[in-house]
Amino acid sequence: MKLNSAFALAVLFTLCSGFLHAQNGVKQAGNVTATTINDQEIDITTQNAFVKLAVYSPNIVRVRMDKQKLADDFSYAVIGKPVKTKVTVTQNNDEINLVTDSLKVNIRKNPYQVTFSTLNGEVINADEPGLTTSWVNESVTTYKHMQDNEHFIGLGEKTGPLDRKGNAYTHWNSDTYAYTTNQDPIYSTIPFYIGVHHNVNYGIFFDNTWQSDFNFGASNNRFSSFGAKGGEMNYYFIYHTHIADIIKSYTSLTGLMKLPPLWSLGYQQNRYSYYPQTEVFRIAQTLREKRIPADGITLDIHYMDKYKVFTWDADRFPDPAGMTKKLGDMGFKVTLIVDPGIKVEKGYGTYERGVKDDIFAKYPDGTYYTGQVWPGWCHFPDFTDPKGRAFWGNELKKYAAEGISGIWNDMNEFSTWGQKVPDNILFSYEGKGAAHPQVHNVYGLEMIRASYEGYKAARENKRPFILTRSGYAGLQRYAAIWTGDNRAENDHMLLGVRLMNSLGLSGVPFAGMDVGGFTGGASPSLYARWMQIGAFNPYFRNHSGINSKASEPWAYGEEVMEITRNYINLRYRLLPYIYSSFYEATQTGSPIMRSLAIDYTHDENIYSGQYDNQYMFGKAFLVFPFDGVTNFGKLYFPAGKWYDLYTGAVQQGNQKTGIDLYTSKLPVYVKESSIIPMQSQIQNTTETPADTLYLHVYKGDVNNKFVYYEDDGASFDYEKGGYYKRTITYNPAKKTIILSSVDGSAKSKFSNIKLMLHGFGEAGLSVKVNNKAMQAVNDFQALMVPISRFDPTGLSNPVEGEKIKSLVFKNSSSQLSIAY
Ligand code: MIG
Repeated sequence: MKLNSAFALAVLFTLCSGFLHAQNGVKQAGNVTATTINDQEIDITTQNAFVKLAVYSPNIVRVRMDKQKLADDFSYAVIGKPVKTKVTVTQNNDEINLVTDSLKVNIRKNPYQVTFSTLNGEVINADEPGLTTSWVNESVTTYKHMQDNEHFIGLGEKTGPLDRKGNAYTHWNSDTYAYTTNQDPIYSTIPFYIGVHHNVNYGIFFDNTWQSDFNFGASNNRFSSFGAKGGEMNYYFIYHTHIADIIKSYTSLTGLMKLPPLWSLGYQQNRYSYYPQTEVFRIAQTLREKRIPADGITLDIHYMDKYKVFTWDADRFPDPAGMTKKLGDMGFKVTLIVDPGIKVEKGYGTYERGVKDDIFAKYPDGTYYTGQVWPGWCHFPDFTDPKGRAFWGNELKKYAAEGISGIWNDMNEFSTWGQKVPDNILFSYEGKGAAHPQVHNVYGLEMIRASYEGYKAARENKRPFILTRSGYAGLQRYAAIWTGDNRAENDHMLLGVRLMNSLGLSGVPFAGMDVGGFTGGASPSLYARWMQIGAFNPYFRNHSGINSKASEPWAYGEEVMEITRNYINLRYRLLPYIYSSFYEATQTGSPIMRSLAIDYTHDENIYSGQYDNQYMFGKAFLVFPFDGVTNFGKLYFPAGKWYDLYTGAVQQGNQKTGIDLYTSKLPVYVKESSIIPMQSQIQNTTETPADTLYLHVYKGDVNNKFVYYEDDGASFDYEKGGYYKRTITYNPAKKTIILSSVDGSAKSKFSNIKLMLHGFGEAGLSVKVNNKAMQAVNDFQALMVPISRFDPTGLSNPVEGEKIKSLVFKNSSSQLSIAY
């Protein structure tokens, strides 16, 4: 009797839960019912799902799942293909085991559950038992077991701290004017993050363009999860022992940035908006007169005739081609803003051609979607249609003919006054057909693709500079990104630093923020600090909003101008180092702003809110971005030895220290063993620097290697060998600095090399260059020149600064070996 009723209850319970199941919309993957192994791929059928596991490399495993048979494979983000890899697969009734040269994947069958581990069996990342992957109606989520003390970093342009543990995020590209420092989402979507725990780290890239959600233990103590409102579960699991290699593998999937034009690494002056033409000249002229180096000037929406893209306001800008020519002669490149919304107006050429080519997004009944933005009622090009991209490229030809160098893609979330766009807008999606919810997050990506490809085609052998506000994973292939409408506030400046560090962790090296702040007005000390930090940003642009205080370097008085100029000067002297760092980014995805998590991954201190704004600029400079009000700052120095940039004083690592802060000086330190190539002062990148390359080497205990790279900075000739590249190695044990022989067919700008030896002692230093004894002389040239009259510390006075040993030798293309 007892047994029977228990049995009956169990049956009832099973029926009920089956019944409830149908009601609550939840579907678990369930037990594995069939498996097929095809070389590097495993197809698995479970009670409720279809699964495909594919090994892309020894370090990358892709997992796809859906409730129905998997659709044809397609991605706007992923351009990498699986590489032939050794994979061993075994299975029995309970599990499937897959082993590559780098990791193991275990799939439990009853129910389906995935665990990734190292070859030694340490768990890297595992499905949360009982939750694994499941659906709630059409939304799909994968739940991962939260490891003890797990940190989560990356996820692209996301506000908040470096360590995302305890927070949840949504990806839905949004126009967020004057966003707050914890607002989410903002402009772009990069659904890639890195997890760190117990001396292991991994990356997960969830390639799904629908609105997606990530939970890193927000109001739950059990799991981290990622999921989306529609589409497949589709993620790439990446494992390497170093985070730099995780980023490299991620960019092997989503692509690398291309070499930027050199001018885009110079200082850019921006304003919403500079007009008329005479005002543009006044700004350019003032930069030159005040000897503030600059390469770019940007025109915002007021250049257009009533905000109609691809037109000019003829009163304000009577002669665009003449203007760009004259600015070009002064060493300025012009970047123009473009918006996707095209005004519905008879007789407006772009509109008429768009209608003729039928390239606008449509409602299901075939009529064009009309939404309101700057020009009034607009149609929106379907950039997911090759025809739409071709149309856009064709329109851009006009700007090419007018001598425009950069295309600034704004409002491409896309934004219709920040209002919700209807779901039932249809797009081509490369002929497959998709509605707005699936397309929204890639609209910006496909717009910048159209801009990049179009502008490349429109100009003979010239690198396009494309800037974007929105995008999706892979945007680095086409554009630099800036972080939108920030506020002129201290915590916003620091947030901008973290946004760029996070973008760097997420495969996007070329990023910038509105230096000085877009909304509101900065205090003089905030402005000075911001410009200093801007000099250590990948893309360095000052911008400010309409009706806000002027924000040019001279707008805050003499003292601030001088401070600002010091740092812009330094930026220009550092260009050989910066350009080489960008070259590396084009090869490995290695970011220019490097979160300390990249090289000091398992140092707990760097995740603390107190230190998580600190970053490396390239591999040599440790930057401490304090705000503009604090007089005293706490610094954390990770392992190693660090040199004060201004005095050469050595600071031991693994230590926290406090320092006094001065508006005139941004705390920057140089990592031991660093190799930093620099040039003489120039005012813009069309100027040829003096013919000596300064090669700074900082004495250290660790080996170091730096790839020095030069080319014409403008064309694609480097693709045909037109570059000058050599590897510089510093070996402290052998006491050598070796410049490898030169690779590539281009000539260097520099016929001499001046070796600047920091920390190598003050007494006589005997140095041999290619076995010839040479005299190293005392040099007082510190990195920071000129002297700031306003520096209360006097520390940037080179005479009181560091003594450096230096020697000059001819730059020959064969190997140069220096022994000391
Ligand atoms: O609705 O073009 O983020 O940088 O100055 C605002 C005017 C449109 C938003 C951009 C901002 C730009 C502004 N734009």
